[in-house]
Order: sequence, then C-alpha cells, then structure tokens
Amino acid sequence: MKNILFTSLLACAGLMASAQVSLVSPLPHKVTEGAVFNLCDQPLTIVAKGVVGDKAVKKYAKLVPAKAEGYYLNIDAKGHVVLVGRDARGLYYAEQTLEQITSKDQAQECTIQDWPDVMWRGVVEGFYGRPWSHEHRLRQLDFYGKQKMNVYIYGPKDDPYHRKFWREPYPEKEAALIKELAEKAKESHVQFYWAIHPGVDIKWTTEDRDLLVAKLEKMYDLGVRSFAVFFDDIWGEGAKADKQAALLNHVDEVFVQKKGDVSPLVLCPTEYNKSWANDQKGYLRTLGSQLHKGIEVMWTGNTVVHCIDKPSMEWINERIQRKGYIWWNFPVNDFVRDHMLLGPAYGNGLDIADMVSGFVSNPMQYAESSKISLYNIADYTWNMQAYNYEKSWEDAIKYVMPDEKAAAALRTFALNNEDLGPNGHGFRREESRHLVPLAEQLKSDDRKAVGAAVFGLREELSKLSAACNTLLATTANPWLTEELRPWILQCKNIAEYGQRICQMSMTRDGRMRVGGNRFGEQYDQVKALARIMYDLDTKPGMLHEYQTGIKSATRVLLPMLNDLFAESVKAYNEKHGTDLDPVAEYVPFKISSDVHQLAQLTFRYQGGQMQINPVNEVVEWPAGAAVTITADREVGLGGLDFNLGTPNIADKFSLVATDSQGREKTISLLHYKEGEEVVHTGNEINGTRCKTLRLINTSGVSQKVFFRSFRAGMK
Ligand code: LOG
Repeated sequence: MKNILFTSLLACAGLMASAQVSLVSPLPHKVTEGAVFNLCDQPLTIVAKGVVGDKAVKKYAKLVPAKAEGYYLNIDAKGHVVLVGRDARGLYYAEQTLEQITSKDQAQECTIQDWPDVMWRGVVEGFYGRPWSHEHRLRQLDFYGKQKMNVYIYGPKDDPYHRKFWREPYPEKEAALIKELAEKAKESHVQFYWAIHPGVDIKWTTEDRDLLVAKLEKMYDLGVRSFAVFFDDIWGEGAKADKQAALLNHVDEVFVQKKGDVSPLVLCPTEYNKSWANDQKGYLRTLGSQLHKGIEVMWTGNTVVHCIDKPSMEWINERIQRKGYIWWNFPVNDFVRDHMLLGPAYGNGLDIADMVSGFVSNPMQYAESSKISLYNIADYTWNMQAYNYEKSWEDAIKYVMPDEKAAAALRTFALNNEDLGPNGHGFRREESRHLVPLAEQLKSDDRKAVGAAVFGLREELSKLSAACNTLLATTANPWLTEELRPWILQCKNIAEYGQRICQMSMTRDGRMRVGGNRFGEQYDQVKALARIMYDLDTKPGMLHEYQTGIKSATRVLLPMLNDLFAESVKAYNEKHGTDLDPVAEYVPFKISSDVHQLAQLTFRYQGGQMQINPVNEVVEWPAGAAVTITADREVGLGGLDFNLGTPNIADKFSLVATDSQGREKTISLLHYKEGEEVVHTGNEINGTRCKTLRLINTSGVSQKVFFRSFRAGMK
C-alpha cells in the first residue's frame, strides 16, 4: 500500500514535461494548445463522446472535420473531455489521441481537429519467406490501431493457402487463427484484407472461377470482410489483363455487391511497376477501362522497389483510370535477407496524398523490427505535408523500445543497419550518417587529421559495442531483441574488429608499440574476427530455412574499416619489409552476371556447398548472357543442380567450368524425368577442377525464367 502511494506521489511531483500534445503520433492536423496539468491535481471527466449523428454530441458536430475517419477532441482546464468522431473509426482515433496525451500522468488543455490524408494506410504482408507468426500478427494489429493505420492485407507468398493451394480451404486449425485475426482487426478498427494469389496455375474456366469465389466464401464465413486478388510474379496464361479484369468484375458482382458488407476489391496486377509495363500491349489500359470502377489497383512505382513521386502517380493513374493504390516495397528484405532494415522511411513525395487511394508497406519477415518503418509510414500517410522522417524515426525507436537506455542502444545499433547492400532492385538506403564525416576525414593526406579521425572512430566503436551489449542484455522488448539477436552479435564482432583496426592504425609505424609486436597481434586478431564474422554470416545455427546470412554496417562502417586496415598494413609492410595481406575480409566467391536482374545475386556457403539465393520475380535472360561464379582459388566440383522454374529447359543452357590455367570444360545438363524443372549435371562433373563456372543461355533466344535455386558442391 505504502509503495503504491509513494509512486503515485512521485508521478504527481514529476516536472512538467514537454507539452503532452507533442506526444501524439501521427502528428494531428489542427491543434490549439493550452496549459499542461498533472492528472493527480485535475483528473479528466469525459463529458461528451460519440459520432456525428448521435444526440449526445450534437452541439459539437460542426467542429468535426468533414472527412472520413476525422475527429474532434477537446480538453479544457477543468479536465472536461469531448471526443467526437466523424464515424466509428474517427471516434476510435480520438480515443487513441487522448490515450497518448495522457500517457505520462499528465494532460493538456487543447483542441484537436484531425483526419487522415490517405484513405487506406497500412501494411501488406506480401513478402516471400517465413510468414509472420500468429502472435506477431495480433501484436501488429494492435499497433496499427494505435498508430491510426486502417488496413492490413494478408498475402504472405509462402502461406500455401494464399498461393500454391489457393483453391483449397484452410484446415481447421489455421482457419481458427484467421478468424481470430479478423476479430482482432475489427477491435483495432483495421480492415483485414485477405488476398488470394491464383495466377500461377489458374485456368480461365468457369470451374476455376467458381472455386475462387467458393474460397472467398469460406473466408467470409471466418469473418473476413475485405478481399484482394494478386497476380504478381507470374507469366503466361494467368497474366492476361482482360481475363483478370473479367474475373475481378465477376467476383465484384456475385460476391462483393451481393454481400453488401464487403470492402472494395483490391487487385495487384502483373505489370505492377512501370519498368515492367508494356505500353504497346496495353495491359494497364485494359485494366483501366474494363475493371469495375470501385476496384483498387496496386502499384509499386517506377520499378519493383522504388520511392513514389508525383510524376510516377500521374503516369499510372492516367492508365488505370483511377488513383493507384501504392504497394511500397520497404522495409521488405526478402531479396536481401541478410540485412536488417531499421532506418527511416524516406524518399516518397510529400505532395501525393490526393493521387493515391491507398499506401501500404510491404514489411520484413521480422514483424517487430519492421515496426520502426511502419511507425514512420503511419505518420507519413496520416499527415503528409508535416512528415519529418528524422523526427518520426527517433519517436519510432522509443516506441519499439520502451526503456530509455535500451532505446539509446537501439538507436546506435539501428544507425548501422539501414542499407540493403547491393541488390538486384538497385534500391539503397543511407546508413551510418553519423560516421560519414569521419570516413571523409580518414581519407585526408594529413596524418594528424587521420589520427584524430581514428580516435573519433574508436570512440564510436566502443559506443557501438556497448550498445550491442545493452541490447543483448535488455528485456524491455524481447519480441524485438529476439529477431535482432544474430545482427546484434554480428555488429558486436564488427565493433571489436574495428577497434583492433584502429589500434593497428595507431601502432603501424611502431611508435606506439606496447611490448611485443602489437601490430602483428592486432593483425591476427582482425583476421580471426573476419573469419568469425564470415562464419556467423554463412553457417547454420543462427540461420533458419529462409535466412541467407547476417550482415551489418556494410555501407559505411565496414568499408571504412577495411580501407583503414589496408592502408595500415601497406604502410607497415613498406616500413618493415613484411608481406602481410592487406585484405581484411574473408570472401571465397564472387558472382557476376550480364543478366541485368541477376547482376547482384547473393549466396551462402556452408559445409562445402555454395547456394545462390533465389530471385523472387520473373527473370528475362537474354540469349548468350551468363551467370559467372568466380572462386578465390581453384576448387574441385562435386554435384550441382539448379531450378529455373521451367520444365524441360536443360538443353537451352550450357555450364562451363574453367580451371586456373584457363582450360574450359563443358558439363552436360539433363533432367531425370520428362517435365522436371530441376536441371542436373552429368557424372563428369565429379572432380572437375574449376576457378570460374559459367551458366549461359545458349538457346539463341531470350528465356523467361524464375531463378529458384542453384546449388554446387565444392571441395
Ligand atoms: C513481390 C513481393 C516481394 C517484393 C520484394 C510485389 C507486388 N510482389 O518482385 O511479394 O516481396 O517484390 O521482393 C515482389 O512487389 N516481386
């Protein structure tokens, strides 16, 4: 009893913090602020609450913005509160705002008039890889409601009942979970869209059409009231615009309109970005003219992964004859799964609110870690003109890590985990912005300036190391730290690696020798750490079935450290006549390609097997173009197979191994049975020596393929 009294007294005695309205996120549109007061001195009383049309709030109706989901909130000096929504969701948002204002045992006299800029705001769980867990989804829905996001589109590529077995109903256990999600979404005022992905094998028959409607009926029975149909990442029969439009119109007619309580249909087209749109064939214009007016059409921008601006919206809206519904491929990392994307969501135009019907983010398979960007996207879509991504990011960090010390550590860690690394989509993010001046200074000709930069860098690295330790130890948000753990460990290695490199730089000319050969010792430790980092990046244990590696700080910090290492080793070699290797990193293979979409393939290497990570979308492989793997030394080949998602394709490709003397050997390619997609190699591969290995399209024509897998045993 005594204790409770003590804490509440403390809370009451707390200093007047910053104005409480400033705690509200997304930033409200119209605010008048007055005095801040303690809730112990002046508790709140709700004097009027309702939606426009309710008698109880009649006199406030005029004050409520005339926009869907808008609300009016007033707190006066006596603690009297008025909450009025334009509709039920608006009222719910007024409550969320009040909750945030009062979250620190204080309140503030204020009047708020607020509304969303974008009609549909939220998330499309639309990535390849391990779908989110049920518990994570429940947490997400709760989070969306609080941050005023109103849509969650369920479409994980690797849920079999979404794509592969789209015709089949969910088994009982999974069905029960969907039902629970639909209920939770309703509670959080989130529209739960369930998406079906039939394009891979749909036949344009009445039978398949009816099977699709029947599946939606099943989902309706589970409580789902919003539906999407995805046709992304397919080719062939399923990709026809007129057939897709006819199907959607049919569903609209016999299902959506009939039920009466179902939201507008959403379509993800096959040509879902400008770089894939074939204007001559007019796929998009066909959708535009044939699709029923209320049906939404998704769009990822100028390419698969791209920021959105006004000209790109003008381009698409004109073709589809409606406002595009943005599917933003950020922070999704299914094409760079070895990177954690914890940076801010920036780059989208602040002037496109009126040109989009929706804006949803495709997140990472790491649900909790994705919340940092999603928090930003909630802010962006609610009040676009006022969006300040830096501020929103700082707030997001504190939101996901509700402990001051751990939040500071997360911030330090996140600053080094923002970029995607080189990737096939050419989408990059800034990273380690705080280190860029130091990186510049390190390149100086002035040894003194370099010395000072090394000193500064060492400080940063010890801060980073401490941050990683804090994150490994904290229990403030275990959902988050569990996901981040492998990257925290990697980052901790990098911090130590860097500290030793700094040490090398400081001792390279022998002036700072502290007993023995300090430089040599540090050199060995750096090499050892490089190997440990490589192991963590490529060896199982930390990795799960979809995980391809663990990389951190690759954009600024690591290159900066590797340069510093090289420079120090070279200087040392010159002075001491030694022959130490100036390359710190350990990388046994490189992959290159003149196939545009395969130029940035990533791979993993474990237990003697190198495995190239799959590419998600359709790959156009021109005649004569090749993928080339180059090893750092000559290796012996064991088995090899690959899958290009197309049956009977073996005779269209050639595999050529070249040894270190430049001698070439062509290895035969075959299928074990008719209709097989996997391409195998002839027995002669066994023991073949090779330094480079090339897979070439020798069919004489361009091939449309999926780059599903490529595995090679190397000894
Ligand atoms: C897929 C999506 C995937 C994303 C990023 C769309 C419309 N479809 O290339 O499932 O998560 O890109 O890899 C896509 O973006 N294909």
